[in-house]
Amino acid sequence: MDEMRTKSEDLLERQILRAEENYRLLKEQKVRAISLIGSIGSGKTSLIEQIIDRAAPCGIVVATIVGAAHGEDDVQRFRARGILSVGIDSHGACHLEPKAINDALHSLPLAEIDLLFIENVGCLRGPADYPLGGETEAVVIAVTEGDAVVHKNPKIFSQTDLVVITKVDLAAAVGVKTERIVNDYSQINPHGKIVLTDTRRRRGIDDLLRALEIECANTQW
Ligand SMILES: Nc1nc2c(ncn2[C@@H]2O[C@H](COP(=O)(O)OP(=O)(O)OP(=O)(O)O)[C@@H](O)[C@H]2O)c(=O)[nH]1
Ligand SMILES: [Mg+2]
Repeated sequence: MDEMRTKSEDLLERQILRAEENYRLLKEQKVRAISLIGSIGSGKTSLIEQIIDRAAPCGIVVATIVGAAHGEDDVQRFRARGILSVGIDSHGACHLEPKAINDALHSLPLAEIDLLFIENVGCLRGPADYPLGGETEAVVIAVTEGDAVVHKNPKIFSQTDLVVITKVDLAAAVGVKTERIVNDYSQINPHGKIVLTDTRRRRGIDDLLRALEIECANTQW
């Protein structure tokens, strides 16, 4: 048992060291990295797309690193917007590892990039134990996941900087009260930020840009 615990502690320590290496590299190159985690289909790519649509006209150079269990669908979505995007095959794993992020960082022209989004593999719990080295982490939850999702996963929500509730246009249809999610989060993480979005109607995107402190000269989101 002790040996097993030591092995998992070693593994965690290695992941943290690699994440710190990524953090240092990003800082040196003055790249602001924001990572998004959330269940399959929670709306991660849609949010990043809409941030790109607001940030790119401002001259902010955005790139993405995208994890997927299969295929390059999201990479193609970003490239269709003229964005540099690197895909990482998670080989079936439910999280990305910091070493894979490091490889991806070395394949990007970091000196030219201002803002980097790291979209994790669709999975809520898996990525929580694997820091990647970004400056900010957002957890994305769709109202279709139910209104107890924060309450059922306190560890994840106590350690995140920002929660984005997506698909609020569907809240009534699925009988979910967003107030419950907001209240649960403010109890678990009183200093965390929370933003409600509806990408179908492009609602909440400016709130998200402000929460992420993405700034554009001469434009007030
Ligand atoms: N009604 C509604 N649908 C949304 C919203 N945001 C995303 N969707 C839809 O939800 C589906 C999944 O959205 P994605 O942005 O691809 O989700 P994702 O989290 O990136 O998915 P994976 O990368 O596969 O985990 C798509 O059909 C979107 O059009 C929203 O605010 N409202
Ligand atoms: Mg996606």
